[in-house]
Amino acid sequence: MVDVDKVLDDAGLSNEAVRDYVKHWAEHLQPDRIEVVSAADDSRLIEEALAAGEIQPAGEGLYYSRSYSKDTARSEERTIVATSREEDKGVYNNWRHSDEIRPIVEGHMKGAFAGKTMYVIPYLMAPPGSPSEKYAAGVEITDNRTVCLHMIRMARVGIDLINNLAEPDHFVRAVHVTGDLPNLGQGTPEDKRYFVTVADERTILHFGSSYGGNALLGKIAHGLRQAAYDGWRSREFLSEQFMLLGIKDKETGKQWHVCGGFPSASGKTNLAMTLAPDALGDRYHVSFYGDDIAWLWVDPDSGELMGLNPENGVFGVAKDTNEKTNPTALDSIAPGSQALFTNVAYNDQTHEVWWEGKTPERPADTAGWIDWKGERIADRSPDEAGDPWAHPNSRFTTSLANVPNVAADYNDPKGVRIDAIIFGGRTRDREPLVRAITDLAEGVYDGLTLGAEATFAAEGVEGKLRYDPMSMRPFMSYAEGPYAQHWLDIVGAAKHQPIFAHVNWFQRDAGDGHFLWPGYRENLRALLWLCQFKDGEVTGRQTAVGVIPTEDELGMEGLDLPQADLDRILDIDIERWREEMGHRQEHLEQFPNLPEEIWVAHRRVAEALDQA
Ligand code: GTP
Ligand code: SPV
Ligand code: MN
Repeated sequence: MVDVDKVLDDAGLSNEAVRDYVKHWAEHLQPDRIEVVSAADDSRLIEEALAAGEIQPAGEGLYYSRSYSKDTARSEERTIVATSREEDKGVYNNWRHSDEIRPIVEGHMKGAFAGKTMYVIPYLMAPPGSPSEKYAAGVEITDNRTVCLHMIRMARVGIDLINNLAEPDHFVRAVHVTGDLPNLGQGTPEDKRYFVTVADERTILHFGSSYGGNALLGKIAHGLRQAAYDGWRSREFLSEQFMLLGIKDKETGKQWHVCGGFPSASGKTNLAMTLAPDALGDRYHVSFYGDDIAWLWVDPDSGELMGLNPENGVFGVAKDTNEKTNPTALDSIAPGSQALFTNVAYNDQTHEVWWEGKTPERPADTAGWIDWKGERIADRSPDEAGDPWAHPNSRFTTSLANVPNVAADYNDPKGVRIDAIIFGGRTRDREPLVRAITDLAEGVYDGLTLGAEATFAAEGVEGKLRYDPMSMRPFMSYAEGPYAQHWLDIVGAAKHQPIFAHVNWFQRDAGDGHFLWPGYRENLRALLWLCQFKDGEVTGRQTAVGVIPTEDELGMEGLDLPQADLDRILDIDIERWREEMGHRQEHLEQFPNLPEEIWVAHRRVAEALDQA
């Protein structure tokens, strides 16, 4: 048995509540060794992980790792929010009573660290000093060194952050056990995995994965699910799967901050990292605040709606990231950045990495290349030749400080004023490029009825059309009715109301299926129009579902689009929309206690469509 007190004394971990938590779990997990991790340990941990073969070199200061081949995405079915309050049960949160589920997960975890090291990772989700710091502290326990490396990049990690908490006991207890990955029955009726957030105990218990959202517990388990629950119970803030960016007009000096939610793998990272299109780049500068989570609250002094990114890094989709689509991302994972690549293709002779869309063609010479399953490309049979080399959900992990357009004030605990909130997703028809919504309830209604194609970021749902309220479906921690009310309460309390908008970069041609809009950097044009509309500089065209830009207003300089495509994305298909309203009605009827304002907005839109 490890002498826990001695380990914690030597590490300088003095918070008594944290010490008790570590001791409790050391007893339960029975590790051979315990180590407390700070960001300063990164280079040593990298060396150890290289020596142990857990990661491989991928160029100067770059590393590659592969997770088990049945463990490459979040598992929504195995993700559970547990509390002791029946009223927390929602449609999407997979609610279970904590008395029922806790013993089951704890049973799986018992003795699971035998022969292993227990890493203790004290972290903060938020810059120190932020108004939400109280909800930001956590301590992850894990048996996985690669998880430590990811956490150091994705969160602020260090013993000092946890020793001096204003309320020493107020930290999230986040326990991660990798489990015996080849023997967990992933996706079968005997599936042994459990990803549980016991929200009213601020405890996270994840068993059976080493992949991203399942294993880096500061990120979505704490940063989204737990924080959303905390924000609601305290009535203090919202936590959303949102990107957050700033736009500056260098000519007028005007600045806007835009945040918004698109479902997983639907373009948040790409948008937040975007550069202005070349034709507009002299005039506009885009700055990056965050790409996956935003916390929103009303500042008690100024009365303004504020937002910040609680994370410290980017866990971005690799697929289709290249010089043209996202040069910023490539810069942020350049040699020396200490970036990690997960489940991409890897060359164990040249130490290069590759993913679909990195270059137009696959590397011509297959020597040394290994696919995401760990199999040699050169050994592939002819019928496997077309299979992807990288997993579609392969990812890169890098710190915010590496992002070349990171905002100068990204670390400012005060956050930034939010001017616009957008929703979007992969919608192949119906949704125009952008439609602006000026009314709060209608904006919240639009978020609640966000319908899009599911992606490879979760197991087994790719391409399925589904509603994904505010892009929070996989991260909901309480019931949808109170969630909508909390939105109305928080945003409604702000002195200046943000504008809302729905955007869609993914409309397709009904014939050959090509994307009607070039997307990526060009998306800024839609956001610029929105900001100008908010400021009264353009008027747009009122439709039943919001205001959409005219062709003149959109600003097409330097962009040559077929007129037919442009006409389609700047119009709405009334018939298709009328049909949609019936589906929305059914969708919303699932949620008891939905605020009346949301129903009023729904009926208003339906009537406007009837009269259109
Ligand atoms: P999560 O990290 O899973 O929450 O995803 P995300 O919303 O940040 O998505 P991301 O920006 O990583 O994009 C996911 C995929 O969509 C990548 O393969 C991108 O290349 C692609 N994508 C992003 N923006 C656009 C766009 O404007 N048009 C098209 N066609 N594809 C895009
Ligand atoms: C997502 O799936 O939305 C992600 C990646 O951002 S994960 O951390 O796996 O949740
Ligand atoms: Mn995400």
